[in-house]
Formats: sequence, C-alpha cells, structure tokens
Amino acid sequence: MKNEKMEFPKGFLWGGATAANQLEGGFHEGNKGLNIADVLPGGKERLKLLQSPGFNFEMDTEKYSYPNHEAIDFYHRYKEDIAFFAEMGFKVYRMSIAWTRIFPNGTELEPNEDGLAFYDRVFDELHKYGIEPVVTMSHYEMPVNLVKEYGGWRSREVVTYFERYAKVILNRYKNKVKYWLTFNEINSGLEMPIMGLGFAIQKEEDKYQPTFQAFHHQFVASSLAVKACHEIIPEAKIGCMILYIPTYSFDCNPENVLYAQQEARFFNTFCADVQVKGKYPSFIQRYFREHSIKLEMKPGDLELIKSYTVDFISFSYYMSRTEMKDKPSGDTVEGNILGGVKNPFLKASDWGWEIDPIGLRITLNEFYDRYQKPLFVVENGLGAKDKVEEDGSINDDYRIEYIREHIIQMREAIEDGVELMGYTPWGCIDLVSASTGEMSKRYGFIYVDKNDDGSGTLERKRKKSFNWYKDVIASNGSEI
Ligand code: BGP
Repeated sequence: MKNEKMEFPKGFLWGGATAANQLEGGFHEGNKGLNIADVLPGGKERLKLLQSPGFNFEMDTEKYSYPNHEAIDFYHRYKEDIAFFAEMGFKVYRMSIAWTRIFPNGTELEPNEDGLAFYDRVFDELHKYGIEPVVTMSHYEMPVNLVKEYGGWRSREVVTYFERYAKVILNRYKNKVKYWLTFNEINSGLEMPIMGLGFAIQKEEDKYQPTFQAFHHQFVASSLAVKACHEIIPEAKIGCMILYIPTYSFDCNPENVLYAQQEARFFNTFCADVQVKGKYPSFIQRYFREHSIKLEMKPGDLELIKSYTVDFISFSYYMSRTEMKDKPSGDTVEGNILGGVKNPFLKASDWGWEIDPIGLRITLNEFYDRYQKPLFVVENGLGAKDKVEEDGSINDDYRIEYIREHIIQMREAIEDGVELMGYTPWGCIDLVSASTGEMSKRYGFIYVDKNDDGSGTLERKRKKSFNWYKDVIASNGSEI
C-alpha cells in the first residue's frame, strides 16, 4: 500500500546486515587463522556452552559440528549475493571484516595480503552497484590465539594488537569505506563474554573485576580506532554498536519501576555512556564499589576516552524486556536474551523473543534524548522457520509484517525529532545464527538452501519479502 506520509528523509540509508563469521565460510582459506566462532559448535549445545563455565576454545570435531566453517559460503559466492542486494536497491551493506583474515593469530607484525585482497574484491563489487559498505571491525570473533595466549580482552596487550589491525584496515580501505563500527553489541559482553570479550566465565567473581577490566580495554581500543579513523579518513564516520533492550516495569509499584530502570541503565547505557559521552557514568561507580572492582588504567586512558568519542550510535533492536524485582518462579521469559517476566501485551518469535515494534520507537527516543547523536538501526528482524512450497516459493508474510511494523515506528520516531541515518535489517540473506548456530533460524529476504545438519545445495532463492523490501527501498518507505 502507498502511504506518502511514510516517505523517509532524502538520503536515508536502506540496506541489510551480516557478519563475516556467520556467512563467509572458507574458514581455512586465504591463510585465515581460527577465530572464536570457528570453535563454537552448532545446535542445542551452543547456547549451553556459551553460558556454562569451562568452555575451552578447542575443536572437537568427533563430537560436534561447526556450522560457521562453511556458513553460507559467501567467501566464494559474494558476487552472486551482492547482485541480489543490488537488485533490492540497497544503498548500504553492513558487513564485518574477519580479524583473522588480516592477522591470522592476531600477533603478526605484517598483515595477510590474501585476506586484505578478499575485502578489496568485496568492496569493489559493492561499489560497482553504488552500495556503500558499513564495516564492523570486530563482530563476535577474535583470533583464538589471543584468547589462549592472553585471555581475550582481559589483557591490555590485546589493545595493541587491535589497534594495529584497525590501522591496517583503515589505511587499506580509506578510499572504499566511509562508515565504520568498532565492536558489535559491545554491551553483550555483560551476558555472553565468550563472543564479545573472548573469555569464559569460570567462577562467579569473573563477572566483576575481569569482565570490567576487559571492557575498559575495549573502550580504550575503541577510542584508538576512532582516533585512527579520523586521522586516516577525515571524511569517514565511525560509530559504536549497542544491543539495546528497552526495559519496562511490570507494574507501577515503585520498587519494580526502580528495578527496571536500574537494569536498563546498566545493560543499555553503561557502554554507550563511555563511548558516546567519553566518561564512565556516575551510576557505575556504585556498582564498582559494591563489587570491589578497581580498574587498572594507564595514564592517559581517561583523556583518550574523553577525546575520541564516536560520531554516531548504531544499535540492534529485537525485543523489549519486562521486569519486576521479585520474579515469581515459572513466570520468566525463557527466550528473551535477558529473561524478565512475560509481557501480556506481546507475542513472541518461535525462539521466544518478544516482538515489540513500539519498543523500537521508545528506544530511538530514549537514545536520542540521552545523547543527541545520529542513530543507525543496524540490526532488526525476525528469526523464523521458513517453508519452501512445492513451486519453490517462500511466503514469509510474517517477516514482512514484522519489518513493516518496525519501519512504521522508525518513521514515527523521525517525526518525534530523532535523527536516524538508516536501517539495515539483520541477516538480509539467511546465515548461521549467532546464539544457536542453527541455519533454520532464518532472517533473510534471500533463502539459502542449507539445513541445520549441514546438508543442502547452498542455492539462493528470493523470498516473498525480497520484492516487498525492494519496493520499500525504491519508494523510500512510502510503498509499505
Ligand atoms: C545479534 C548479533 C548477530 C545476530 C543477531 C541475531 O545479537 O549481533 O550476530 O546473529 O543478533 O541473533 P541470533 O542469530 O542468535 O538469532
């Protein structure tokens, strides 16, 4: 349906989002080293392992399968995939560079030319169609070598290795990439430190001193990347990337309202405050005191963080969360990333993520009120099981409805005064799920014939949502 009022501001960046480890495959090709995603098994085991202590970052191919090794083979099929993105009319394509293609062990003095050349080819292919890449420097993977030798981001030395990596890619691609993001969903390390911070929680205390020390190192690394980006590519923009989950109080009991507010502040804004405002927020000092956290800093760290804040804020939005202080047992939401209690007004996805388009408008307003910086929705979407009909069609009306409702709320937020740069729905082509390692949790406009057991032809097919999204982009939001 046509709705003139839905037209988005001129230059709005429509596109789609992916991450290297979830789509490239070719995990051993081009001299690539092993990264964290390469040692994460698939299936039911993954989530369990991500949350349980003792994860040891080794591969056991007798026992498990490793879905990210082949993923959807973008490494060899990028031309075909980018042609699909172009057909949909993408203005931008969010992707990540695999650190281990550039520095296989993280510690080399010289980068790996094969890896650098691969991304040159990808960027050139995108530019052939006028698509601007939006590049995440680190999306849920770091060299396994850095995990084993240094304990991931707990070690200060990793900052130096990351800075080297960031400078190499900024220099190499300075004429090809003008939008950069530092760490994907940086705050997710509060919940799943394996993927974001590169270490497994072994005991309760690890959630405190080591976790926040690792965050400090990432904040320093992020500021160094911002500094390098501004020096090497003055016209480029570099942003942070936050996993944002607006949090509602279950009722108007002030105890619950306070609890919800404090949970939200901790999860959603702790990292963003540091990266956007350039300083540790006052509320975190109390948390540090109460958990005996004393950050080790080098002289100059706080000045660096203060001086090199991000140009814009990008974030992922999938769900809201409803909280109460004393949760009745049996009434928690299993699927939602952060749990909480069931919200009686919302439906959930097949994986239990509560679907809440209005929550996106709330998020955009909360973010903009707090920071007054341009925002970019770089992930959003519905993970669902798709069915291929006998005639080969895939009628994903549920996905169209989900994305349509979220676009409507983004448009409302723009009307509210929010400065919104663009929208890149997650997994614009089906890929390996980060939390479950499954292929059957699909987000794409493009179907990939691959199953959870690794079988399938890898053939790509347009889903019904493909043409729908194409019309949305072509009409700049008014044909929705
Ligand atoms: C975000 C990640 C992505 C992605 C997405 C969907 O947290 O940045 O990497 O995968 O969520 O999550 P999942 O794949 O677990 O459904």
